[in-house]
Amino acid sequence: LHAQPKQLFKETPNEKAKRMEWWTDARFGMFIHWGLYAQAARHEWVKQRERITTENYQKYFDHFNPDEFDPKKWAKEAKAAGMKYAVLTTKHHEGFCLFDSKYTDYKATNTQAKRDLVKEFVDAFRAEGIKIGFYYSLIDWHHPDFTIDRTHPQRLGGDASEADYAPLNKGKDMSKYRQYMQNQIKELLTNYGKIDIMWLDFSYPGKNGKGHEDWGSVELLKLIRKLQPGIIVDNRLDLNNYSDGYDFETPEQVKPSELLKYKGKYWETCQTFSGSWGYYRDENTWKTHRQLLDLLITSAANGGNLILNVGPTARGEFDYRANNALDSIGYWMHANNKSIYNCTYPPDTYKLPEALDIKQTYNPETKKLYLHLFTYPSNYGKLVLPGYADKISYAQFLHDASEILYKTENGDVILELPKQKPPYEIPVIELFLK
Ligand code: H79
Repeated sequence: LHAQPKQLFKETPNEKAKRMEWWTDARFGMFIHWGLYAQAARHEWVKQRERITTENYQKYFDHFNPDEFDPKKWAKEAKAAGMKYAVLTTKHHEGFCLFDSKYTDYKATNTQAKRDLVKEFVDAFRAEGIKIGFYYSLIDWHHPDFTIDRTHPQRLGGDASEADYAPLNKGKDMSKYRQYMQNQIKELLTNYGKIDIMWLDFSYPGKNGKGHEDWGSVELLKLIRKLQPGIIVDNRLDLNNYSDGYDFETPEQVKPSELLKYKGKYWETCQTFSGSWGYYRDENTWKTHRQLLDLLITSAANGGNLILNVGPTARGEFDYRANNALDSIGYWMHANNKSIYNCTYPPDTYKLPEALDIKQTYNPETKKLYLHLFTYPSNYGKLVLPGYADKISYAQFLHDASEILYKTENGDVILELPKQKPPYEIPVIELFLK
């Protein structure tokens, strides 16, 4: 007898595919990590990493004054980069709420910002036609009932037992924290119109950890789906035992080569520019334009999405490095986005030799095949596509629709590329399939 996977909702795979359609078509989104930690400017986990007490962390609340916050600018920058959805940290692990919650005083409206920053984000991005996602942290280092565990600033050493934590957690009541999360998620999914994505972060079941029972994950997910029936939810509630306990997988900060194994699933890789999610002034590990394009292309080429993070400064702006990176992606996307949107991996019959260093995407509706040239051919501009003679009817560059002449020989196609590489880090050939 096969054990049936447990199911929470009555949705068929086809119905799910329909619900997910805009998201799989979109392929590219913006993550925004913004909170009090932007002022520390040394990682969004700074409170935990440096074991800062809530009392000492208070200086960031007192000094929070984002005088350059203008989400209309953010939205324009996201749109120009080709991003179709955006997910904002309504609350990160530090517990600070960017929205005007009835259930806490630890919120933007009580700082010098004096406004509901989530509301302004939603209005600005919606006005640009960008879909709206809310990140909400399950971890909360500020709430008095959130029990101290291995993620917490007051955590004990790695070999501490559950019993060692018990005295620290005397008087804390996770059921009250569960209620708090329900209340806030209800606010977020009631007060801001249609919300397209819910991004919860994260479970770490096991010793000194927290899992679905600690969060009340089943109730939370039911509430989310009830309030926003079309919403798309990530996989970090620790509900892997259900066939429908989540909508998509979330490989975090992995290399392009690690994305191949997700083919055939719904997935989104979340990535940073420089390693941290919150604004980090002194981080010198910024990815190159090529690395960022690689992540975007490799995602589409394996049937997944890329959500690329910006950590705005404490003043509420994208810093120059983030803007430069977004501009370069926008330059490439403006010319080449047809190889990303609505695309996925091609059928096996179009497989090409590894040595060509080409990543392929495929649009099943238009029957176009896209070749991303990670290495531009140096052999007098000739590119041989083995066994392609009967497969294609026309070839052009994607960026300018300029014809690429070709010959067929022994079943192969030989493309005649210009010797001069087009002005894109990774040029794209568009093949019209027979
Ligand atoms: O919000 C961003 C990050 O702050 C958050 N997710 C993205 C989207 C994130 N940070 N780290 N992680 C997710 C994974 C962290 C795992 C660890 Fe641990 C934290 C390893 C050690 C501390 C939890 C506690 C898992 C093991 C011990």
